[in-house]
Amino acid sequence: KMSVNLRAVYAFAREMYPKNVTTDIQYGTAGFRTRNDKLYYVMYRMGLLATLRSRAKDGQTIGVMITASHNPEPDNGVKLVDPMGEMLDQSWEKLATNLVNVSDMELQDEIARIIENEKIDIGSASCVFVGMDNRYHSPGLLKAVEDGVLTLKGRVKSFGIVTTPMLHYFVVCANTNNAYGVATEEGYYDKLTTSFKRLRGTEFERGNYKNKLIFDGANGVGARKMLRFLKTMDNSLGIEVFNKGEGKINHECGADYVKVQQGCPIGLPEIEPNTRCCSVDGDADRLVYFFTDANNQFNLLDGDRIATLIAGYLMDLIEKCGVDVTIGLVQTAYANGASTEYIQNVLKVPVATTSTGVKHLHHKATEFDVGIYFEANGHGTVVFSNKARKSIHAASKNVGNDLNEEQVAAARKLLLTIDLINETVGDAISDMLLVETILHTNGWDVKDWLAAYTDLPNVQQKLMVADRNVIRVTDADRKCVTPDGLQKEIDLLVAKYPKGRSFVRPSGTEDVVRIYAEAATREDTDRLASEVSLITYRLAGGIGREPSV
Ligand code: G16
Repeated sequence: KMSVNLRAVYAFAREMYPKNVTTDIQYGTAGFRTRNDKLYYVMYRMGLLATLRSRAKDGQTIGVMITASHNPEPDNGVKLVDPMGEMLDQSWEKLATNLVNVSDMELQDEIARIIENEKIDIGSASCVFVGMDNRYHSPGLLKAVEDGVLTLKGRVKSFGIVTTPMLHYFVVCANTNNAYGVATEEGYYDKLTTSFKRLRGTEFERGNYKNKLIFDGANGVGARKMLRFLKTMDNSLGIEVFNKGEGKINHECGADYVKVQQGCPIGLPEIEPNTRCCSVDGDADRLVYFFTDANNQFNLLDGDRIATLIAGYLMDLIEKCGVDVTIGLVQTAYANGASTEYIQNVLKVPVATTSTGVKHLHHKATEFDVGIYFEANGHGTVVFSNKARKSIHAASKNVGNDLNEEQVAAARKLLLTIDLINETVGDAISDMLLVETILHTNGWDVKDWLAAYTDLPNVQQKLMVADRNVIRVTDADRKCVTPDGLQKEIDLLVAKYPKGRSFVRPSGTEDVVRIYAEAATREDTDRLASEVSLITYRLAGGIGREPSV
């Protein structure tokens, strides 16, 4: 057994990674996220924590991803990945927040406390996988995580520049003895391209579906990986990659920009009307589609659209093969009201709403045999229960010999689809391959896809306040509890507009308050958003210029 001397914890902190900020930070929607220069001590401490987490989980591999995802270039952050690819358990989020906010002097005692409370055998084996996005400050921050692991004599393996979902995938592979796939980049490409090519067959175009896709890589790691991917695709998908890294990450491009601005990213060439385009975000865990039509009108196909497209496809296959499984769809308050109505009334699938953050949606989705979850911003995937997996597998083998050919074929197609999906977390590349598969199967172009339902006009705004924590929310982000009176005012404003809906909540990734509004017309929507913005500014300590109505 190893002997681990906790004195090194303080020595390393003092010499290499001193805590250089006095304000507390919190484990937010997706880990710690702030300006890169305020993160070195955080990363060192997360290296310590990930090693403890691994030992608390009998030596299973834990993931640490260094990325600020959709945030601007100067920001960075860290996301921790639990053994089965989930986001770090919420009880440990609290430990993480405490650990990050103690002084250097208190650090050793805090570590000792976690070891005692969590009954960790500090001399036992451990393993931490680390990956990073392509921001220029990521390598330095990665080194800090590695040093944290080494301080506690843990084992660390760095994968270098990878997408967030790739790291989740590697962690799950390692913890399932490679049953989920092989824990290498090649293993990842191989798993996805094999199932994609088999689903696509030899006929690359079908009906209205054309084999051409414009890919906006947000100047992030998704662009690089997509270029690598293409080499394994044998032209089965005609992709042209833009925003490959020549500009700033997420700057006027990428999934968040396209979704929030409801407009095209920069850096795309002149393209024919109705050409399919997609954008991923800085760490390639979000995906949205869009196109410009013949009237030069921009059209967005966001996470809600992707979710409904997938739901229709899976329901069809499940019905065809006749397995008895439950299907459910999980959204957040940001889901367009029209999508929720469509899912409930047309698809007739139950919808659950959770707070923002894939960690909440993922958890809820596991309550169904087939749980589809997507945030409107394009972050999501599908999870299958063991029961679903087993019955689909049995149907594909025609156990009992009571199924007809069509049923068996549908089950086989479902199995390939499961292989194409990265169930560990939302994965822009895997989601894109799935969307392409479905459009190809249906023989659809973007206009066919858009025709399913009509989005209500909607808008998202950001508001600066002195302290965003003065706003506390409940009911899956849909109601504010504080500051006093704010919710009552919002209710009064919303009631003025047909199909009006609006809510405010503090962001867990940026130092802003987010305001969402939708209504029957564009004019009403914008008006509602400005009015809610103004009242929030007044009651929640807005800073800067008062929003105009
Ligand atoms: C992260 C989370 C998402 C969330 C988004 C925005 O995405 O993983 O679930 O929707 O932040 O969160 P908030 O509104 O609290 O700022 P990403 O892609 O930035 O990691």
